[in-house]
Amino acid sequence: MPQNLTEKIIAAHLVSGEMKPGEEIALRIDQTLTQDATGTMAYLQFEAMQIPTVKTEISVSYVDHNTLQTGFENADDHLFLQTVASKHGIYFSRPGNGICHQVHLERFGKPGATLLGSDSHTPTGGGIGMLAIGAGGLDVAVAMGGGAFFLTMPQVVNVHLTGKLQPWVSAKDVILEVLRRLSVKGGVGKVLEYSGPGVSSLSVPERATITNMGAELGCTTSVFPSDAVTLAFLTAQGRPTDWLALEADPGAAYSAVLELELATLEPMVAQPHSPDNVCRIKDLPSLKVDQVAIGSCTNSSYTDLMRVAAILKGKAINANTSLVISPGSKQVFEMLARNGALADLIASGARILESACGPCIGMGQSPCSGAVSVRTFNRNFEGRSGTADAGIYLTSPEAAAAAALTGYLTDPRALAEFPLIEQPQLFLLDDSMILAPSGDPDSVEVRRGPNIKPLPLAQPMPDSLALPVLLKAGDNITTDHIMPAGSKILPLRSNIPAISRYVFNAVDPAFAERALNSTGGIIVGGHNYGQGSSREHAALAPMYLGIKVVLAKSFARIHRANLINFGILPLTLVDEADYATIEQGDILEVCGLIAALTRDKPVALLNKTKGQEVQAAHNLSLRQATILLAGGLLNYTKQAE
Ligand code: MIC
Ligand code: SF4
Repeated sequence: MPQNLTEKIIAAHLVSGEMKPGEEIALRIDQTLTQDATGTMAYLQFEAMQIPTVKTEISVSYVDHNTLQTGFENADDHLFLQTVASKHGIYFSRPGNGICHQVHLERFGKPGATLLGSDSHTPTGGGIGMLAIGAGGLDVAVAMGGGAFFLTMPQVVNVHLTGKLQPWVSAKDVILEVLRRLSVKGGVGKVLEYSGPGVSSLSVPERATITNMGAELGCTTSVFPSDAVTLAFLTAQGRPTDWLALEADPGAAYSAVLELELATLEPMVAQPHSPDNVCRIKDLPSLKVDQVAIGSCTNSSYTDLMRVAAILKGKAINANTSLVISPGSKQVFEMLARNGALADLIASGARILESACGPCIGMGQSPCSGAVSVRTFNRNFEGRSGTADAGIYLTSPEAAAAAALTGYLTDPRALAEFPLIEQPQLFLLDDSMILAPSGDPDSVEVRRGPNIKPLPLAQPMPDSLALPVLLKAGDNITTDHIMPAGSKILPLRSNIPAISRYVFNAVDPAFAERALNSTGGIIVGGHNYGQGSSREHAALAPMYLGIKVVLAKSFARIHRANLINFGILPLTLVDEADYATIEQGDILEVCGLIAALTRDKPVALLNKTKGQEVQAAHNLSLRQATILLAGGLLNYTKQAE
């Protein structure tokens, strides 16, 4: 049977299960990555497993999110991460070395390998032909310990690329067009596999921009073949021996095919407040821009920033527009500094930040009240920039540079000649900011500052419960709604009691207090509940506040897995019309939960306030049901010992 590329990589890593879409499968994981905002928890969980050294081929711990050190907390976390990595066989990418996904692509990514990362944009690695999947920190900790990663066998959708991008149209416009067509929940349960004659015209960083933002479609991952372009990139990174040719077999089957003719694409923009709210820039009325931000794991590669520098060279940015740039990695930053492009950026009026996530996660550079901010990032969720009433527009770096010059959202084709930027024959290779683990782990003392608080554990799931609905939310609730980020809250990522006070803060500031004053509760949600980031704090902190059940129309993949890992039962409404009958404050009662979960039966909830019964499905495998009944994955693992 001919296999597609996704099936080939899965088959080569299959530990258990059948490769039938919808079935639970388990995969062997070759590489892991963590970042600091999710990593502290992941390593506390890894320590709790008492395994001395990671069992993966390579595990890397990056510091890129919490780099604004306005108090001791982030620096304490960095020190914990550095020492815990050194002790347990993990490479440590120091703060300043760059954004995890960009650096991983440059220095570690390997075609055909599996990568599990505690960040939803881990699929960036699909640009180099890896099966790269985002997950909660606990799943990554288990993988570091040599455990398999469980997931639902996805459907594989083929995105068939033909033609070649026109000047001023870029990889970002490709993925924005896919988002326009499929929406933020169009990828749930799917892998997007790119193929066709158009593939060879895209460089690895361009492919990575496309797979990166597959996360916004909700898909399990996205993947490109590994070809001569991949070899050229790996050679320029000094790693030609990591290359492997990989593509789908001729005649391989897909669950659906999406045709995309690259030459027909035009510069696109995602308008506030959703990455799928996409149209052509030229179709929007004139829009004055207050801020432009260039960077993030989507668009901060060498070519991206070189093109921006070429556009801005010898010109000054608009007097009413602020421009801020964060290079994706030290490699990119240093190359721009050495070849003079950095001077062109500075001369134009750009404000240069360190190589990190920065404004993408609200770590500084919040725009002014009511601002229009044009960003090359991947998420434009309401409030994520740190300014509640700002509107974020997502574009390519070319369009962002055009906006910085004109002060208005501008189709970059209005600019002069398109600057051609070649990928260098050899990137600047210097791994001195990546620390190898200690050769003498016993001598390493793990440093734990006062911000590192022990992990709370969930209680086992009772057989029956009667709890109030503490919040009723709408469709497409993001993990940024559930557990906000930003410079004030992010430093509390390793302190669950403190961070839990901010759960649903922007949606309903009284939520945390209400939950603490109740002896448990239920959250009701609409479609695609928990989309966006992989942060398990969006499950851990509600668990700490006593949430036992989330009842929704549908869930995003990573968040649903995180809920199970932390002992919160995700239930899906069988009849969506029941959503309208439930209100905040209603008491929902469930009896016979153990039998329903272990025997794959629907769960009946009695709305005691309304006197109505509501049917819900749990769709849990027996393994997941057992994890939930034990009170989460850590309790389950302890019981199994
Ligand atoms: C994000 O882009 O939202 C983040 C911050 O990178 C998250 C991880 C986190 O919340 O720590 C993600 O995408 O998973
Ligand atoms: Fe960092 Fe933004 Fe990428 Fe998340 S999306 S990893 S915050 S750059």
